[in-house]
Amino acid sequence: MIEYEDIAAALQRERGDAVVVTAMTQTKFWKEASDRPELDIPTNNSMGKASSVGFGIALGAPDRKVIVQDGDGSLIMNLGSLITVAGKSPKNFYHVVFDNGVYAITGGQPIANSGAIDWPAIALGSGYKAAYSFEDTEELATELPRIMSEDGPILIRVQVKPVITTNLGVIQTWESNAVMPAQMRSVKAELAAS
Ligand SMILES: Cc1ncc(C[n+]2csc(CCOP(=O)(O)OP(=O)(O)O)c2C)c(N)n1
Repeated sequence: MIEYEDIAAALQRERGDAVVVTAMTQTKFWKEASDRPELDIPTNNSMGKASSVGFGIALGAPDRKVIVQDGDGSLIMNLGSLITVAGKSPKNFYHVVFDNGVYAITGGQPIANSGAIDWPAIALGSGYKAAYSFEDTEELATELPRIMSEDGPILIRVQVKPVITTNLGVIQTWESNAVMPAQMRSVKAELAAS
């Protein structure tokens, strides 16, 4: 099992000027690791939609890499997005699935069939170009540079040690709901300027 901090560090080393879209627990750890917050979009207030948001950006900015940091529970809610992504096959789309086996931020409820879901098989069966699975920090850090130089869409499943805390919040306030649109405007301005 890999720790959130180690995945965030490995992704940060490879992100370059990629747009990074995060879901749930990843948002907290990525916020601490990211050196380009103006290119980050958290989607905590729209569960399941990280892949769809990232897909739209990947189509609109085909020369810019997009890294989606999805949750297993979130992706299960929007599994059809894998097929939609594969239908357009964006070369710049890298889909990291954080497999912690639980719905962590709502208290750690187990995910149906967790431990037996073959994420790479689902991605390849949907039409992704490639798919990988990592359970070891060193292996992830070693392989990631090569994977990120390949054409997408690629799914990278990482087995991550759950961090169960309910204070990471999908707190529905005006303030929290405003974060995602504000970050979308930020990314739009960055892409327009490049
Ligand atoms: C449609 C909908 N159903 C349920 C929720 C409540 N909810 C918010 S986060 C979450 C768990 C997310 O699980 P996962 O994507 O695996 O991320 P983790 O919390 O494990 O980081 C749930 C069930 C929601 N926000 N929207």
